Amino acid sequence: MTPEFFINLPKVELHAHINGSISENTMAALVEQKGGVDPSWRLAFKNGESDTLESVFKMFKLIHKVTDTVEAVYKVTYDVIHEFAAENVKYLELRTTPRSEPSTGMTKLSYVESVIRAIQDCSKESLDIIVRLILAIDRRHPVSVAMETVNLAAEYREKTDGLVVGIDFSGDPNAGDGAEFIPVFEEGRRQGLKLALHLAEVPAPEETWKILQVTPDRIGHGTCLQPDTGGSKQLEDFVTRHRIPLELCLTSNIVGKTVEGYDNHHFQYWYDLGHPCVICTDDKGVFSTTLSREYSIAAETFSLSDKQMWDLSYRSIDFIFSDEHVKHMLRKKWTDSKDRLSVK
Ligand code: 6MZ
Repeated sequence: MTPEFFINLPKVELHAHINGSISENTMAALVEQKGGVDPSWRLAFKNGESDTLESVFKMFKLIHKVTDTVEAVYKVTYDVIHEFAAENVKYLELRTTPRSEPSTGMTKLSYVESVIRAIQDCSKESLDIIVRLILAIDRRHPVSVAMETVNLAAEYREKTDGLVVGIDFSGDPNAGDGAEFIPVFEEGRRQGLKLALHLAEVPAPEETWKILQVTPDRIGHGTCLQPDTGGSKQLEDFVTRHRIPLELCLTSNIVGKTVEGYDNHHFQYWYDLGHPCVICTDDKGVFSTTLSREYSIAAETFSLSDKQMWDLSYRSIDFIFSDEHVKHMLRKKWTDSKDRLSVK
């Protein structure tokens, strides 16, 4: 399989944080508009570099200083959608944490509206991509803020006729006790929002067990669910029994050193079980990757055939937060692609 095969393969991206997905070009343009930034700021990990999760989270703080206006947030969202569309991502769920910046007048409301406007503007163009939005809860912020995010998501789902589909739970996995947010997840569910929660990105078996009881609709990372990665049989059994799909981000885990190397990635374990797995980028800008590249790395590392890669991509459609009508449309696109890709 050539790099072109992975670019031409239709794909679904379900785990992409907007501010982590900023390309080099977009970042350069934003930095120029700002009249430059401190040259010591590191705004992406180049190919092959690895560091720690701590450095990854420091990087987000700097990126947020660059995307501190509604115009920047609009541009980032608009460009990220175009970049995913250019590599044949046909369905994209973006996620982002509503943020205010008093110095520029940006409020959480104007932030969310800017993101939504960019998505709506893209949908008026002839791009072959469907985009939905997930609002993110940062676990470093208080529970009351998380509750506001749920209400904001529910409000904007109504206002946008279903463009906002769910709630994400993210932020530095080493910070705080995630179990405190359980009432927030329950409220989100009560309001009809889907739950895509970062779980077990680092070993935290007790917290993970408690949060699992809300039965998230999807799990982000799930790196430390199995006993040999710092989880437990109980966690693994729960996830398996409920067939909770895993959003797996290979390069992200390698750069953040929560996984030692590609061939140790938990993708292999869950894939071999026949468990629902979706390959995602997490932060394509920060980790200098693309979804096509992540697919290519998975194929090479785990010796998967073109048919297996096509199937993996096709099965991802089952786990999107959209209705059967959208799923049906996407499945047709995938089936039509088979001949073009010479997949038997
Ligand atoms: C946990 C992550 C993450 O929301 O400003 N984020 N949270 N684990 C990860 N693995 C590396 N990658 C990104 O995008 C940036 C924010 O997404 C979350 C963090 O809260 C980060 O500040 P937005 O668009």
